[in-house]
Amino acid sequence: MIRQLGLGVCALALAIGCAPEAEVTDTAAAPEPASVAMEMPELTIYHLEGRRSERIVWLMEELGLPYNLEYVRGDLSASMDKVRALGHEMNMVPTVVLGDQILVESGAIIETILDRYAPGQLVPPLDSPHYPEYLMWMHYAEGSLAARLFSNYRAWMTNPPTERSPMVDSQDVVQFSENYLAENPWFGGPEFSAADIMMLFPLNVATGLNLVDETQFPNIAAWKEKIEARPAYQRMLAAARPDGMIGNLPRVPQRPPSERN
Ligand SMILES: N[C@@H](CCC(=O)N[C@@H](CS)C(=O)NCC(=O)O)C(=O)O
Repeated sequence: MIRQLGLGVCALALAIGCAPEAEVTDTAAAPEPASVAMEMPELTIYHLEGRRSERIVWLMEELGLPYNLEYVRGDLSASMDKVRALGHEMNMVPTVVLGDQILVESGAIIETILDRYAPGQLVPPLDSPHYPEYLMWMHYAEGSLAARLFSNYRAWMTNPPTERSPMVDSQDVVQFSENYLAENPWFGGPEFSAADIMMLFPLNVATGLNLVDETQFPNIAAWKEKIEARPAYQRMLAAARPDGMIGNLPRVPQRPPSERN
């Protein structure tokens, strides 16, 4: 399936001058981040239904920026073949082709798109107290949350633990997210941001695979309802998950919360 959305983008290129070596001093500042949008080359998102590549589709829908979407509807394996056909060393989704570059890693793709083509959007202002929290959730989503969840999932599916681990586990990483939402409406603070886009997939994994009991996390449940009401999220679903979830992993067996890992 290929989908082309046709909105134009601002065509201002960012020129970063290179100072001659002799003029570089200790006080030389790093280049200012872009404050105007660069011209966006063609973006193609390689996608698997219901997987992390939805983040990039959702981001582009939130921003109203154009993209092509590549996947085979209803066939995860054939969609992965499209990724492999790119010849990139790391076969996973999202993979995007941005101009003449092939990129992986959803958080880095999102930050590249925002910094270059949508500066100031879906990110708290740099000098706001919410900015460090926003960035923390951007990275927490994969670095701690998804990593812990999938590690616990593998353990439960291969060698089920008999007691709860003393190490940070699924319950802990989800509880931290729940506690933040008790004080803040979104993962970037008062406004919806790209951190919410990053956090949805692992929080769906946590409850969808029964790694945690969703009834214990009412703030996360309320946040998911707000997400689902967003028109851009609904447009993402229509484009990227037209038949609902497919190829679900098996859920871990039901067990008392005290045994959860
Ligand atoms: N940290 C990466 C994870 C990417 C990833 O593992 N994607 C999964 C789908 S959600 C994948 O491609 N799985 C295919 C495989 O592992 O063979 C990111 O955020 O982009």
